[in-house]
Amino acid sequence: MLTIYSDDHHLHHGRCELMDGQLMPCFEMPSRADHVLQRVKDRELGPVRAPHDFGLAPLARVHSQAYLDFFKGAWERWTVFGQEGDLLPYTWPARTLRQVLPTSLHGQLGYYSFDGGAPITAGTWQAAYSAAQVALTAQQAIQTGAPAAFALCRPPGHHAASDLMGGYCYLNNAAIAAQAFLDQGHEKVAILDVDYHHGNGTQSIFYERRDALFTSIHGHPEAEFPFFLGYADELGEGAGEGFNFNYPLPAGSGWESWSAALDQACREIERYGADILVVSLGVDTFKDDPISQFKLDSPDYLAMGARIARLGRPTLFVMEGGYAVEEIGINAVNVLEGFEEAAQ
Ligand code: OKP
Ligand code: ZN
Repeated sequence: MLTIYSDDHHLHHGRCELMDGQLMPCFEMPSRADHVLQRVKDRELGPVRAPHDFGLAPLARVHSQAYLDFFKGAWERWTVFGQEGDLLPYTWPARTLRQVLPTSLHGQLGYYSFDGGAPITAGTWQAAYSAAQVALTAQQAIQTGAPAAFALCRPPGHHAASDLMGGYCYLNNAAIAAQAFLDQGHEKVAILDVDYHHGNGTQSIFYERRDALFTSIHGHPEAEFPFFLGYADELGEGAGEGFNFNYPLPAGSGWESWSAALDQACREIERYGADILVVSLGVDTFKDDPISQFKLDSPDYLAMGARIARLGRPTLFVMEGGYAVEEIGINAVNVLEGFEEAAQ
């Protein structure tokens, strides 16, 4: 399988995140992607290529222009304050407050984010921009005939909405690729989000549309980030009603219950009649993940890939989460190898 990868992800390295009342080093760190790349090479999964540059237009099909402009220019505005630390939001327009765009940098950052988990550093825009190009390049490979491809994106994207960053995410790589498929003639794209966390950004982007089916298996939002989306009764709205399926599972869930949910999601994807599949591939469902509560083991990821292959669709894998840094490569590449084995 072809892998698309850019070294630019190293340009994004947030310092700290707030965790259990303490500032902790960011779990979303550059070594994550390095480990995945190393495993791709060790296992000789296939060629590794750098992304092409498709520019901003395909990003603007998913994100608002105002959001892109803000994100692109935020670090430069921050340096005017003589700051060296990461740029982090601290006030959000929650209930009782107005959805107005202030002029202040911090006001605007609150407006364009939903949590304090997405630090902006000097290289964050470039890293996120390149990650989106990685997804688009892998998308193009499938568009031109590859049966599958792996977009080794970092930072991840599935929490990013049209005009919101959060949960380590800035640009929604999977949604940008899915939209590119639609713009290039496909009519039905299915998104399968297997990351431990609900892909609230992706869901919201396609919530009122039926040209994309969103399915997600994740820690129950009653107990898990992002808390405020990802419940089973979110089925889509308007034209999108019946085209959104969430499978929230309790803490401690292992392969038995997880794979039963995967079967259900796969059945919906078949019923939908998707012509393309985009997989938001997070491996933070792993038993030793430091921020997650599922119990999948490394061999389970082979079975996951095999089940996805049985859908028989051209499949774009987009890297999302996974924070057990030593095992992230093994687990992510297991999904890809399980897929290839079963697809033959
Ligand atoms: C991103 B992805 C608090 C822990 C939770 C947000 C988790 C984001 C996960 N510091 N923070 O879906 O893997
Ligand atoms: Zn996650």
